[in-house]
Amino acid sequence: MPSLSLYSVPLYNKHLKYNGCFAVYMNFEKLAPVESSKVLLDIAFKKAREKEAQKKLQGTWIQLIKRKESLKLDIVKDSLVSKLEKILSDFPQTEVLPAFYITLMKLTLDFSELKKSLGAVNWASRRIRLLQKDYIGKINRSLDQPPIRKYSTEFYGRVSSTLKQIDPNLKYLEESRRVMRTYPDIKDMFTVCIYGFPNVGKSTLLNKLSNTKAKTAAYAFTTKTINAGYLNVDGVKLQILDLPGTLARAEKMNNIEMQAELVLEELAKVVIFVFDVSGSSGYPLDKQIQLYKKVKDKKPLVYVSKTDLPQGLPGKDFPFKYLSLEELKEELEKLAKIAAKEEEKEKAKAAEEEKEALIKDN
Ligand SMILES: Nc1nc2c(ncn2[C@@H]2O[C@H](COP(=O)(O)OP(=O)(O)OP(=O)(O)O)[C@@H](O)[C@H]2O)c(=O)[nH]1
Ligand SMILES: [Mg+2]
Repeated sequence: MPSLSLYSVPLYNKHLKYNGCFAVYMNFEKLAPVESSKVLLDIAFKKAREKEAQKKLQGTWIQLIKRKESLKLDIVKDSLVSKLEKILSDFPQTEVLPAFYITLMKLTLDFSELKKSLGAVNWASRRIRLLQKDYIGKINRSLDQPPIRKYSTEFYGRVSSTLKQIDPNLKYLEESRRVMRTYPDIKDMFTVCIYGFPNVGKSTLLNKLSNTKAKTAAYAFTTKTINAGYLNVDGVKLQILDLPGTLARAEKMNNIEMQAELVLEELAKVVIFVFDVSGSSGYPLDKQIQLYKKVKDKKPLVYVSKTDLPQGLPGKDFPFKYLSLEELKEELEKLAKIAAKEEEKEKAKAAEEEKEALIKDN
């Protein structure tokens, strides 16, 4: 079986630099659902009613009324502000997100609408705090029951209208969350992408290369998200991403296909192109070669799956050098080690430069 020489080391110049926040902000799956303004208000008012019933207050009748109303205002404010602030802290801060995720957001969401919506939530949270302070002051300065009741009602009305005003923003955040939940959980490490037509055996290969159990099935488009597997070779970590089968139809790519394309473009240090020449995938070889040409600049490592099937071995006219599973593993290990060494060198160089700059400054 032909083997690849190091002349074709497919290491790309594009070294994406991520800051230390990478791991922290990637888990989009854990984003909690964003409730509508109606649900948020219902929860807040229900809490206020319940607490009011529980709490025993003391004092003169006017003090009692003031304390009761103030308590309700506090509870409504606390409930709403904590929910709104949870949204703000849960959603990734775009300023610190790695560039890859920003691009992904821009591709799959209305990015400025997302930022605007987060801004609106922040505005509502601050406004509710201010309203609460303002109305507590008004209640405390009141000398009679009717104005106290009036102020409470006014507070609830203004809080409700504040929340209703941001309802479209809350809806948009929930819509964004549903999209963001499908984002791949990608780690900042040497990344290998498995690419090819649907049903050719990409997920099966991922499972063979790493200890993952990605779903495989005898039909196309089994993989609907980006599967990841990890390998640890003598302390060098490798991330292998199994991209959903693509038909490379740029004009009608769905959300997941777009993500796969972006991962391939931005993150793949090595691409493994899987060919199935057995015919069992349903895609003829010439179509598969066309797709290969799309990524040929990335100098993919070629793997032929299903060679155990009667028609599975490539004939003499197969135009590529291809690797067996063992050779593929060896090649990946070799490339990952080279990349790790390069990274070490870069780090040492950066540290040296920093040291020199410090000496110069002094
Ligand atoms: N005999 C044989 N069958 C294989 C081999 N590799 C994959 N298959 C079968 O081919 C079918 C498709 O395999 P998958 O790994 O799901 O293919 P995929 O490329 O991930 O498919 P999508 O996720 O739909 O793009 C499954 O039924 C596998 O069991 C192989 O080396 N030999
Ligand atoms: Mg698959």
